[in-house]
Amino acid sequence: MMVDLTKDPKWVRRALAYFDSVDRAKRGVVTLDHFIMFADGIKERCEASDEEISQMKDALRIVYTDVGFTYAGMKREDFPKKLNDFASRERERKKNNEDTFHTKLMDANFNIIDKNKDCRLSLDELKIWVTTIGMPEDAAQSYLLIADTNKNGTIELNELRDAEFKFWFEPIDNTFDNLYGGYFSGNQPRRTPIRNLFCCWKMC
Ligand SMILES: [Ca+2]
Repeated sequence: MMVDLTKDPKWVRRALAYFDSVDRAKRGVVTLDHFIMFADGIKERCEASDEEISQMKDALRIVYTDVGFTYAGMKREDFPKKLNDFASRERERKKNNEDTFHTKLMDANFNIIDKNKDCRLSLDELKIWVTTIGMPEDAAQSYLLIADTNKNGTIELNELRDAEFKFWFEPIDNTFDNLYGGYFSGNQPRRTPIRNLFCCWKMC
């Protein structure tokens, strides 16, 4: 059966909350550049190498181009349907045991967050990450609590991939609501908007 995530108002609120966090200028339009330049913004704060940033940019370009973003931009009202369509394609790729586009992006993310290169994300590494993207430090604890499914106290690559995939691309599972400390849950009323998510972006 074809899943249409846009039939769930909570999922739509979640998608729009994400769009709004990127659209800092509140213009109702986000361009492909917004996403790609994000990689430049985090380079210094995450002490990422040029190669890591290059991989991140490639992954961002692939994912958000497939979602439907262009250099001219996408309108806010179009985003939920576009994200839903992308989610359908991703679930299909996953079902066929193909690499999802999202996997490439998660791998790039993981490499950058995993500063000491031990192939797992500690609470301290997660704290650096969440504050880099403008969230309060306690969002890291929430993330770890939910994404650490084997309960070993760290997040491995498969756990990051799974949590993010479920959160954005599958019908809502309420047990994941607090993944980002409640931000992006889609519940009403929304928590105070993230003040400076993607604050390092030079555009906007
Ligand atoms: Ca784990």
